[in-house]
Amino acid sequence: MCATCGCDANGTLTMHEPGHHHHHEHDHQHRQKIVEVEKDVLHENNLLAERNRGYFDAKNILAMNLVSSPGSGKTTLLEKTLTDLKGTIEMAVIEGDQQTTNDADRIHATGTKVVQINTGKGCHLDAHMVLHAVQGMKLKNDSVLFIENVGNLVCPAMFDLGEKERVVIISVTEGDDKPLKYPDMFHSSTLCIINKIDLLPYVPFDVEKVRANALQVNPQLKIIELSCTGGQGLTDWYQWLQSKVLQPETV
Ligand SMILES: Nc1nc2c(ncn2[C@@H]2O[C@H](COP(=O)(O)OP(=O)(O)O)[C@@H](O)[C@H]2O)c(=O)[nH]1
Ligand SMILES: [Mg+2]
Repeated sequence: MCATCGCDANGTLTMHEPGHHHHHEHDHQHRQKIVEVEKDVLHENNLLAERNRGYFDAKNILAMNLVSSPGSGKTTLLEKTLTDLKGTIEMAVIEGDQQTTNDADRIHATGTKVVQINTGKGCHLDAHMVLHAVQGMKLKNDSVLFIENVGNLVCPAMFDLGEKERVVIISVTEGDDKPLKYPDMFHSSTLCIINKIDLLPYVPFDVEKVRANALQVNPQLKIIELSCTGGQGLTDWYQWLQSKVLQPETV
């Protein structure tokens, strides 16, 4: 069980033994009683997420939760986006990390309003943290709020922050099997960005395979390939973003 979020960890154990032509599958479904604390934590989080969502809706703020493994390029994508779209959309950022203000400093350098949340031992942002951050931010109506979550493909999937869109980023150095290994994150996201495509000539990463794996988990998932540093595909991301900002139902 994750010490911080109490995520339920009923394990299934598959054993591959060397020297045997078959493998034994030990399906250890030790059904741990789901701890009441975990239910309470998620229930309270969901209530606060709805409160955040109501606030965002009332002000027509497009809140986006960016999730990925550490190092996939969340902050780099934000730096590019905030710089390239400056003056066309009003944007602000909440940064989540266990320690340091490194990412907030990078965002601040683009001239964008930013708040850093340090989660300490925490492996994810939750709706309560976002509520507090937002209360001090004086966000503008008709704006975009990017929330960079703690780098982790597991626990942030469970915690609704009140966002409208969840964007999962996977970079080509991470392996094309990640959607199958971490299905909750890909299932709960609306957009998948495949980043660092400039590195494709150097790594064994099959773009078609990752697309198929992601769509197997979530057939509705929109997928955009890009390179934050090389610039390829960034306009696809900007167009997607603009289309969400202009959606009439958010007005
Ligand atoms: N080659 C390459 N490197 C990238 C790209 N995007 C980000 N990076 C690098 O990946 C590293 C991690 O990026 P960062 O944005 O801090 O990732 P985060 O932990 O998800 O916020 C940095 O060294 C970036 O310069 C890309 O498109 N191509
Ligand atoms: Mg970052």
